Amino acid sequence: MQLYSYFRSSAAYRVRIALNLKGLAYDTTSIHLQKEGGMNRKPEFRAINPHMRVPALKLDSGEVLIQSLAIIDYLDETHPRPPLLPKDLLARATVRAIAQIIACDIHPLNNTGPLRYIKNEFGQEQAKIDAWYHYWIREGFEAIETMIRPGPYACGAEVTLADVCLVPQVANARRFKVPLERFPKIVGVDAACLKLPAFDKARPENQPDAE
Ligand SMILES: N[C@@H](CCC(=O)N[C@@H](CS)C(=O)NCC(=O)O)C(=O)O
Repeated sequence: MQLYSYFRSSAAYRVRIALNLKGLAYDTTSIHLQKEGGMNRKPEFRAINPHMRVPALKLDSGEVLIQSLAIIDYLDETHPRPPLLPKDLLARATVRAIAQIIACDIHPLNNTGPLRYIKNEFGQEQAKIDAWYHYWIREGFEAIETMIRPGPYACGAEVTLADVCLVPQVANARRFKVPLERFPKIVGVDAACLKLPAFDKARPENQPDAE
């Protein structure tokens, strides 16, 4: 399999973790999101992902999957061990809710495209953009902090999709210097996950295109 990735992309980070948890081998094709106005905007990459974003996963059959949560669902359905969702239906809903707070409510507002847009189109200075960035992480993390169950992982003793989404979002928070003292449970889950090789191997600094 071929993963179109960028070391700093937290959406690609989610897929890297899932691939590693499932023990699936893959090659990385780096799509630099800054160089030359974004290599993701070149026609060669648009032919792979019409939405021009990473991650995209090319399967051995040649089919290409896009959208991190759709890719992770596909991997979980085609390679059920270890499962990324608990059996209990209520627990599954909580796992999905944490994943969606991150993937649907925090990340889209703090993604590179929207940040670029508010800077260039609305002329916002960097301090305002940083405040915006911090605000949406804080707002989402406040909710997630109350949802975390006795661990060591976000939803108990097993790693789930919630952890797969949470660890990359914590990495983004740290990169943008969001204070995390108010979120001891989130910080604890992050530390527990990063002890696992599947998470450690997926870290931005451990990617072939890391700068
Ligand atoms: N909802 C998408 C988000 C994908 C996404 O927006 N990726 C960012 C990097 S984290 C990207 O490729 N941005 C392109 C750009 O900045 O132009 C997913 O979960 O895969």
